[in-house]
Amino acid sequence: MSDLVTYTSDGELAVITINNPPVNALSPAVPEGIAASIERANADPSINGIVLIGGGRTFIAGADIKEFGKVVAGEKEEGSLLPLLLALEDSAKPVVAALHGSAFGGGLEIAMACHYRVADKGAQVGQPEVKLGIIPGAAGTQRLPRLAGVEKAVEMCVSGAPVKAAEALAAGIVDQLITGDLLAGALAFLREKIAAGATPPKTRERHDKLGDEATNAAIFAAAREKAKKTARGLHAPFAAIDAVEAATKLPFDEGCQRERELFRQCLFSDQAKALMHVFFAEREVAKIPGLSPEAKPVAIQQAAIIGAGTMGGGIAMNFANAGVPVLLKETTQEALDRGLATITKNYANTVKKGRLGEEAMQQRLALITPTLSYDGFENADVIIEAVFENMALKKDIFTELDNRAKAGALLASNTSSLNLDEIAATTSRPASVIGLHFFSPANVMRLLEIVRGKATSDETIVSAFALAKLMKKVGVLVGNCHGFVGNRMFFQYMREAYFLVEEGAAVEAVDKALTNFGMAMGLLAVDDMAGIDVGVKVRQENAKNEPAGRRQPLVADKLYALGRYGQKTGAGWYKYDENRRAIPDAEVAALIEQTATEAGIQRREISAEEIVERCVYALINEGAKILEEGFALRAGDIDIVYLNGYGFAAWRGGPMWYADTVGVKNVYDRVCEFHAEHGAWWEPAPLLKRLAETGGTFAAWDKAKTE
Ligand code: T1G
Repeated sequence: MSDLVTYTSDGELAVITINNPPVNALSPAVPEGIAASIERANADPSINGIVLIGGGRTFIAGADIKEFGKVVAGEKEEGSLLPLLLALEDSAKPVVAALHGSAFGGGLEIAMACHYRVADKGAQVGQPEVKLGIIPGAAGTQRLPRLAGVEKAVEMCVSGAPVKAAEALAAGIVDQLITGDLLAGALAFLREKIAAGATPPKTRERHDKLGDEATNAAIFAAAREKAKKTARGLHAPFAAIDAVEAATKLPFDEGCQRERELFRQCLFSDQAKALMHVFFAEREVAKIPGLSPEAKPVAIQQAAIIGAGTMGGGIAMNFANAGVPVLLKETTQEALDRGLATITKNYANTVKKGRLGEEAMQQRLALITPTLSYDGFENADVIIEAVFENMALKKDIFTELDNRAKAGALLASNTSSLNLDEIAATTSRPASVIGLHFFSPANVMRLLEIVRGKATSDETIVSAFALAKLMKKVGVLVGNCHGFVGNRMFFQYMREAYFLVEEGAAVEAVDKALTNFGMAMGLLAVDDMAGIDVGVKVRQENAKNEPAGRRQPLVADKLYALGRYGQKTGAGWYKYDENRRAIPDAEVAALIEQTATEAGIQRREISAEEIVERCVYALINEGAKILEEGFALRAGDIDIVYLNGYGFAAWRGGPMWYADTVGVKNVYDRVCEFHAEHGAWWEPAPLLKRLAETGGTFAAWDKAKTE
């Protein structure tokens, strides 16, 4: 018996406990340990029934995702859980799965092969495989409809969303909720079943919930229609529907075979590799090598923000949402009122959508205290400056904070482009100064760039990561270069879109190429949303740091001069109707043509493929420079920045993962062609060159760094 699975007994009942922290994943030896325990219980005449339970904080949370990487890489054969599932289901003695924490993926599939399932009230069940680009591969799509019905099974397998215990009980996935000690409850439940002489039900033999053909056809058609909208570009959700459909049309064993075919098609796909990369990269970002193990986070009981504009107001909502009281300071009552009105409107919208109760909204609003003074700032554990991008003003604020803030308080700037070290140097405590770069809308976007200054202490960094977790954001540590990581890459990315429209690509063609690639929005639509006026100011600021003589975009400045700032003025790259729907504008097309002619730019047909290459490879090339210069810890961190802050498609893995998928050498060769054709902006990054020449990948580069 492996110590990953222990076998004990409670009188006439066997208890099988899985102990594979942190989440009882089905790592090698766990399925074998369970099977051996089932066999042992069935061979023991003194045993009448079996409870299967997870040790630690959860039941089995699924297959060990790390193992899939080895299977996909051909390093090991993919094991099958099917024999174990049959051993459970065909056990002569009744088996009860006792669920707590997250019974996900293979964990739920194992539970469904048991005869009964009881759950702690706080438990959740789910088949989240689609989030990894795969589908349930251990008969989950075959047993779930037999327990919960076809519609529920399709919903769970396509969305991957967790289902709370009470809902699982109502759906028929769970037989009883347990209050108090889960094991005691499971043992009592099993004794009742045995005493009642109940025949242990085999899920695979249950057909009463598989519905009828006509009803099911409507369910599958609706699910496919919905997936076309919500899962644009993804394969797994459609494969999940096919697999559940097979459960309604084929005998169980054939249905399992069909599921297996579909599972393996997904498992070896680029999308699954990318999404599994994202799963681990998103957890890796919080691991900062070299930090002192003694560094402990500051407890955040009180916060304070300077600036109640779009960003300051959004940041205040993050604290209120986390239950942390927050002071929100402005310089005039009018600005303060405007800020509070925006916050209230945002909450009211959420209430209207049914995602927040009225009372919860009031509780959160009550946590935000507007103020025109610094009174109370001395009690704050974290103070965030979120005023407009003016260095002199920020320095004044940090000087004031330095005089007022208590020792150990985090002093953060939300600056998106100014030099954090310069800000920190105005204080007597640069070790406590850090950048917390939120992304607009700050109460929605998950990304938080945590900007490390030269003097920033380990305590300040771990405190910033703890704050990110408290706010349910993804914190990524970035260095203090101009634009940090996300925007520094974005400047290159946006520049290429500007050049492409000057060289002949229609505005809507650039955006369509990028959305077809998987981006949430096209770049010119993004420009219209963020404001062309904002872009002009940023480019003017950037020009101070850029080598002279480089080709600069021409059209955006002309749109700015015409007062076409984008959505906010009803017209920018596009014109907008009363519902803010973007409409291609012939005036802009004419302006572009005229500008290109005046600049002597030879216009031409430009393929969607080139549009994607010019924009995405610009990201990759800049990302490689950032890695080499040490302003990002890992290529995976850059991917997480782009997935959570810039709408890059998760099923592409992020720009650096995408470079590995395309082939680093292919990207490098194309960058060299662009360099020859378009000049200095395309100077190949040395790291990109090195990886191309040595057959390296960004993933391997990351791995080498962490070994
Ligand atoms: N495999 C390997 N490692 C895993 C893992 C898994 N399934 N789940 C979590 N971890 C690691 C994670 O990387 C982190 O490691 C630590 O555990 C804590 O995770 C056969 C084919 C269960 C809700 O998709 O949803 O079953 O960073 O930070 O916030 O048909 O983990 O500490 O080194 O997320 O408390 C299906 C994925 C697999 C579940 C807990 N199952 N996991 O959340 O902790 S495919 C899943 C989660 C499958 C079957 C199919 C969450 C959680 P480290 P954490 P958490």
